[in-house]
Amino acid sequence: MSKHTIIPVDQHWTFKQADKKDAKFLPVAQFPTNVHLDLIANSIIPDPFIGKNENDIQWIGEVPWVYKTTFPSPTLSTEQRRNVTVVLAFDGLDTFATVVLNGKPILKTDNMFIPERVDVTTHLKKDGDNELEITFESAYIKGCALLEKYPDHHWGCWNGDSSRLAVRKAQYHWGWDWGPTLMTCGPWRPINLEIFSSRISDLYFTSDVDKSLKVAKFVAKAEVEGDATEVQFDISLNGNSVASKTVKANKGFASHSFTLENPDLWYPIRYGGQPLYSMTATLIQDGSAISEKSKKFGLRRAELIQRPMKDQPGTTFFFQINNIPIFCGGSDWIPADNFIPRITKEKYYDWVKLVADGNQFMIRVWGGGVFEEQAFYDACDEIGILVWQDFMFGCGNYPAFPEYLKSVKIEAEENVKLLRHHPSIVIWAGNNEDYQYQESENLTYDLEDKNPDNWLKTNFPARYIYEKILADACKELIPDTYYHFGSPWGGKDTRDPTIGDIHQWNVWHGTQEKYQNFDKLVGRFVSEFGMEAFPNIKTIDSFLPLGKDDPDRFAQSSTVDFHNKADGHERRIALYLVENFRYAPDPFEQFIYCTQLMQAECLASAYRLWKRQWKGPGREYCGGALVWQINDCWPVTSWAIVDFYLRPKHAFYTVKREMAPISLGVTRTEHLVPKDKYTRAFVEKTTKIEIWGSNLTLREMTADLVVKAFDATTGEETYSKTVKSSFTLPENQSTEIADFVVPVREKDVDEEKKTVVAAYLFQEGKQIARYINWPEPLKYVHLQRPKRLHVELSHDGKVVEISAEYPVKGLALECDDDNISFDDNLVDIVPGEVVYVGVKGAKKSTKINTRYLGMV
Ligand code: BMA
Repeated sequence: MSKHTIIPVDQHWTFKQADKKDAKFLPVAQFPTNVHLDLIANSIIPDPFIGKNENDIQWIGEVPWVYKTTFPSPTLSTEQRRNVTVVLAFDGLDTFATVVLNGKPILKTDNMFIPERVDVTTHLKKDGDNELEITFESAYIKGCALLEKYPDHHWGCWNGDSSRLAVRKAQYHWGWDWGPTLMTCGPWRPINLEIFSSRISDLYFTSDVDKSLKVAKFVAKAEVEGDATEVQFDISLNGNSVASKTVKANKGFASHSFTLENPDLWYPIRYGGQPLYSMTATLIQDGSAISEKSKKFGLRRAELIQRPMKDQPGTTFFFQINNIPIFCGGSDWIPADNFIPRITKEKYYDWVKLVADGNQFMIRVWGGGVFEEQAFYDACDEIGILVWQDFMFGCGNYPAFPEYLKSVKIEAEENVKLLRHHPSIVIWAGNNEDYQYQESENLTYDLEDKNPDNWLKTNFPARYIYEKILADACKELIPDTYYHFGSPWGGKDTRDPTIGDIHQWNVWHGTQEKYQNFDKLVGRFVSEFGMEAFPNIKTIDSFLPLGKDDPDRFAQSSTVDFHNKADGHERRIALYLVENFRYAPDPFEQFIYCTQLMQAECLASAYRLWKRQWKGPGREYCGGALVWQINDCWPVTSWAIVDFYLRPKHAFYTVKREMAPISLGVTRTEHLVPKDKYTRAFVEKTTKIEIWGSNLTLREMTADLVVKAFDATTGEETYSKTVKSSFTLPENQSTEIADFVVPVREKDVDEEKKTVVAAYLFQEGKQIARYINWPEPLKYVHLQRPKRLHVELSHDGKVVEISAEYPVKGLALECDDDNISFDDNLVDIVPGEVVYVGVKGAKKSTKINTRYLGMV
């Protein structure tokens, strides 16, 4: 009998290029690690994120690399030597690795997502050091060879190149439309030496919170390796014991069903707390604890509601947690770095915290990246952010040769097992846009054919992966969690707005619609939509080789262009700018601002117009919107609303305002009524506004609506009225409040085109929401430069006070100091109103700069 011991093998690692005779082993940068990090640390390559260095270091991905270390054998008594097993556990090797221990090959891998365990009991030296060597072959070259080996497969993809489809490695390593091509390799996750006679090899559970929310059935399960059989389950909450039970394992499996009365339920942020219970399984032999595993879990009832609605076709698609329907505003997540081993736990927490601070409820872990680190999901559990988890396939026609399917099955099972205890994960999806790729290439997909074996014979064989292998794995391992074949999926095809989720890319990609028309582009759940914007100037300075003094420090420079990987990005950014704003590429800072204003307006209108369709019980026409994308993996111009250095773009704040507990929406439309059938000249024109309120709280409220109007060119207030009093905004839905013509002093002189409409919600005299509606496109408005723009930081440095004598569009607060953050930004100002913005980290002396549309 021996206590289960885990010893990290993380010391003395060295590496070198494997096919270079005279290469010397050099120290690694950290552990776990990858080859780029190690080459950077040894000054062999420059920082790949700077300038165009990416181009010069492509060779790294086409040569083999070797990693080596030594570690001592565990000291064991003769008795122990007879009883124990010693295992080398590799949590992740990227990707084609051959592992040699003391000169003997012990493992070959081809999937970076699969953790491996090798029994090395007989391979270890009795005394002294063991030598562990891992050689990584080029995943790119290996992928190319697989393409040639299976020439009959209809290879093809968007982003990267087809060799990625054959290799089970993070797909974005091949380059994406927001990321560089950096083919990493190396031991990217920890390696441990484990010594045990018996151990708890897995600990998991199923839970069922009753509809009444009063009781939860909780089945704890443990798998045991070795011959010990006594397993003690302990459940605790905040250090207090909740339940405990000791059971006997049978054939390596122990389980006990607990009934937890009045469970403390886990909620998404803003809907309740995030209590996390601890569950520990202790393996006992001869009265001693020899192995232990603990996991935190949350009890919640999570459902995806897909049912018919009143007055609209199709079915809903919304999440309901503990019986509360949630309008899921959130975003899509890509890996937060090209070099994942250097992402700290703190950074994951900072990201998730930022998502929560942005009033968002959900993150979708997109299928072209990785099954994220535990720290990421821990942060989501603790902070209360729901997770939509994709399996790791994206934008292509994946193969299905037998070894591949075998690997995918293990990968799916292992990763579901690693993540299934997280209460934040409420849905798994088979892939990202692979069904869209199938549609675009006209690959065979017969919905009526339910025989999986037939799918393998088609030119879209990966259907077998999404609808059989992954579906089976989920059914077996996480029967309580909804599994969706892909994102998007549902209805007659992936663009069907009435069933399932959609990716709405007809703004930016596709037909390049105006973002003002987002209302027509709604779906039951929009799991992707987006618009690009330049990142903060400080972020651009970080990648320009000469920083602020770089001759390429301008909007259209070749280095700045290089840091945008999207097809046609110059034209598309220009298109949306030119349609909406008076703008110029210089000064650069103002140009960056304009792109961010454009993105902010675009994304906020999607949120606003789609949330309007969250109309309460039986009318949940749209159940959520996830913006593509929250983050970046390097400093780049992309769709991200927060850049690589966690600097929010202005869209972060406009989205945050839209997802506030209470918000107001206003639209303006022109209506033309000809006097008779033939006239073109005698046409009556009215400009109507519609106003609605979105109450995402769980309490009905009574409010008053005040509307004001201003002349944008003179600043004069032309209208002010309480248009509706003491009306009800029912809980958890959007409600239409009023519609009327834009108030003007004189009719038929196009006064509407310079009239800014401000709508305010008041509750017991207190302003609880505001929204400023502008004539569009904004480029036609004669915006004024205020002479009395008052922007003042309070004495305690906690609030900025803003006012002006003219309407000001998109007033941005800027500060050189990154430690200072604003609670809100890019606010619209109207005369006679003081807007207060909360600040963190500032002193009275802090210098705050401003910028607005039309300033230069
Ligand atoms: C969607 C995503 C990504 C891509 C983005 C922008 O299709 O799934 O593949 O980066 O659009 O083009």
